[in-house]
Amino acid sequence: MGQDKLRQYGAVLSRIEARYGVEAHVVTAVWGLESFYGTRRGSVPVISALATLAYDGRRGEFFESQLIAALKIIANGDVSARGMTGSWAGAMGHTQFIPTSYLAYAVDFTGDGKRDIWSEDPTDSFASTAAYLKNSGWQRGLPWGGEVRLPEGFNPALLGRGKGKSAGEWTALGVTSAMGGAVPAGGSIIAPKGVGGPAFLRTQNFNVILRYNNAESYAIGVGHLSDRILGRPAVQADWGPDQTGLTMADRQALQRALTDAGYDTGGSDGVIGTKTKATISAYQQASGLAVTGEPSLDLLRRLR
Ligand SMILES: [Ca+2]
Repeated sequence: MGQDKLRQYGAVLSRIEARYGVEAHVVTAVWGLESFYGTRRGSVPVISALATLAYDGRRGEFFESQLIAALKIIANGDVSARGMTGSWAGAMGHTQFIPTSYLAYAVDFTGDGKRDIWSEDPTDSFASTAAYLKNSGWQRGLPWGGEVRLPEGFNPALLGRGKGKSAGEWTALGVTSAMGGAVPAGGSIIAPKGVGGPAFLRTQNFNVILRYNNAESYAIGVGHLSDRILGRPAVQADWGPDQTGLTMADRQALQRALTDAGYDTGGSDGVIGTKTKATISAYQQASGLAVTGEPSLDLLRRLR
């Protein structure tokens, strides 16, 4: 899907890359994660949502500043109050800008005088995201990082944010790229599931992605998706079981078993989405089980 989108919008993304120095596949990956390529942009009236959150939310001050920024956007004439839609928390458009980020970084790339991140055309959203990343210090040509393989007996004290080393130093310690070959760049190494699970080198550009959304899992997601969009392979190491106790292989087996039992999960990608959950519910209903719609080891055993 991401590869198709990169092809479809390649021309405009190349022009944006030339102006802002942020690679086309990276902007495409942000688009994919933020709104599933524009298909989930949110249809909540933003002024109303932010006013409610500013009034009674736990983060009233934050949402009050977002509300004021949103009103400024309307006053600037970029969008009408009616046209200003987004998520329940006020994230707007193809790449889910909050109002203060919009005021700071949004740009008009189409040249119609409006910084329009709300239209079907994602061009201004792409350019705004590139402008945001550029202003946060994105370095063109530097990878975000990448999956690495740690040698046997690797000292876990060397892992973690801030414990950066050059590519040469990591290589001397026996660290290699998970795809084979040398470590791609300098940076620190994180292992979200501990030694034995997937490990990732994170460069300065990884920190820039965190400025967009401050969650390591998000930055790994954007980085990895951007690699996949270029046709690079999936994460090599096993993530281990998720919070339901199921590994990727278990989740895929569950989807195949449901499909075999006549419940179409729409493939077996190991991602338990709304379609898989609906088929689990249908299976549970038909089998006289408690209907939870949630995957579990018990359910997998039963289907096997
Ligand atoms: Ca425009």
